Amino acid sequence: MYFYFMRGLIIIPCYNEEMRLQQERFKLFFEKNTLLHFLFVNDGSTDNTLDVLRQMHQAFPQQVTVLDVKQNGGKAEAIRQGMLASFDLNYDYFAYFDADLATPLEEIPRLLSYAQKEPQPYLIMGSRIKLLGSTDIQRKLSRHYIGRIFATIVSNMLSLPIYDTQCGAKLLRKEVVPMLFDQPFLSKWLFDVELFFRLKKHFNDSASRIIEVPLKKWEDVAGSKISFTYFLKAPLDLLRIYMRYK
Ligand SMILES: Nc1nc2c(ncn2[C@@H]2O[C@H](COP(=O)(O)OP(=O)(O)O)[C@@H](O)[C@H]2O)c(=O)[nH]1
Ligand SMILES: [Mg+2]
Repeated sequence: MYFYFMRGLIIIPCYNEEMRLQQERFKLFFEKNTLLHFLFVNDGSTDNTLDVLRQMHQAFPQQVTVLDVKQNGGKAEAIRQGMLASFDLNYDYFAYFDADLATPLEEIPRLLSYAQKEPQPYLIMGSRIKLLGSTDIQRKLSRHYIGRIFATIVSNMLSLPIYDTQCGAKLLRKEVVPMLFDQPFLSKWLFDVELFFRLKKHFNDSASRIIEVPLKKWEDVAGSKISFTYFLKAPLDLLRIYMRYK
């Protein structure tokens, strides 16, 4: 049991997630965590994702809101639309999480419990680190290696000792959200990297206000929508980001 006194909104981007959305897991979590609210962003799905999301809203109208974006814009833009629609609401932290629950929902309260640290963190981020006896991280070997090389390069570019830049579980403090999400992102999948650059550029004390927390559990869920060819394009995206923000 973790104690947190922060109000949190969790944004879940959903693109064709009808088959992957584990409604039961979500519902059990809603029942136990009534202080947390969820904004599901349907990103122009062509399957029945919207119906599934509406059912969840009907079952938990206080905790679940659905934003229907008609045209598919990609993960980064869907999260951005969710943030723009909600950042003047009364929450302390705005988070985003993957719909496939690769990071289990139970990590949210644990991550939020770090919000009480001083100075209060702008960004609390989950990190996939295999630690014997204390974490359970199941990643495909190829994704692990690509991810390690990528994150090491990004960490050096940023001059920040971040271990896992790409984990899909991040919580952002209210005051940084308008600046971070004001402008569209250059990259659909590497927008986390842009977030770090934006944070660093606009807040002098950002290095001391980002906390990376090793996740207790993370698993690769089948049905990823990132194509293998994207991994070949990623270095180019990274270079574009570097040139824009350096
Ligand atoms: N909005 C939007 N979200 C997407 C798109 N593709 C994937 N997502 C969401 O991004 C999250 C992670 O996607 P996933 O395919 O599991 O990627 P991976 O686990 O990083 O390989 C999920 O919540 C998806 O629904 C897309 O084109 N648009
Ligand atoms: Mg996934």
